[in-house]
Amino acid sequence: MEDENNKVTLHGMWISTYAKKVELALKIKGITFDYVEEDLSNKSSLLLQYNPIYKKVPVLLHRGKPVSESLVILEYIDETWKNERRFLPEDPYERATVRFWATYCLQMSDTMKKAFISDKDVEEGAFDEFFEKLKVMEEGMKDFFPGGRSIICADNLRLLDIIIVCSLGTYKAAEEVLGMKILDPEKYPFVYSWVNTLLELPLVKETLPQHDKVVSRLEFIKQNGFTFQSHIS
Ligand SMILES: N[C@@H](CCC(=O)N[C@@H](CS)C(=O)NCC(=O)O)C(=O)O
Repeated sequence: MEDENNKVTLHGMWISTYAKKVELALKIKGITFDYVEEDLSNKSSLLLQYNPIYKKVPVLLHRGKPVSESLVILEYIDETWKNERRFLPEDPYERATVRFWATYCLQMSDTMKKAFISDKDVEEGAFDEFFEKLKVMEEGMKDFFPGGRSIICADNLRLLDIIIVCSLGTYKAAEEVLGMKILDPEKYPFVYSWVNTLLELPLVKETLPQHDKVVSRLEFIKQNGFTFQSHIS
């Protein structure tokens, strides 16, 4: 149990892929935390106080101090709770490489979000930029994990595992709503099998939102457009 001085609180939103990354990271490290669900159409005064620059979730509060931006929070967690489950390697060059790909993956995720809420229909290529980035990710990850990524259990999940599975873990719901393939196993076999292996892990299953719930929210977002854009990621 964390004592009061060490108290950890996560401000998130159930369908936010960014907040989910932080939630999964806390669970992997075995950190006890309180969770505050934010209504992004009516942000709490605490969220605005803790993240006055971006006014977004996730925000992690630790010992009364707020940390925002998902990647910054993930690194903060890794550096603060240095237990055997480290998310980043020790070697500076390897760390830099992981950070590079983590940033790339977050950009890819943003591109998918923009394509999803785009007014253009799919034929007009709203997803082209996302698919290009996914292809780069596919090739990059094949080189990064030359022998493949062997995931035995949630204990050995690292930064890129957390980021990829939370970014793409609800891809089946997006495919259902859009009526098109997002994560095509023929085009992106490495990422497809990586994400699906991670999705089998009980800790990942219990962290990611339920398929039907995501489908109905994505349908709602698709119909209601930009006004509700903050509800997608
Ligand atoms: N770069 C931020 C992105 C976070 C983000 O986009 N959060 C969305 C929810 S998924 C949000 O809070 N949106 C509120 C808004 O745009 O007003 C991160 O990595 O944490």
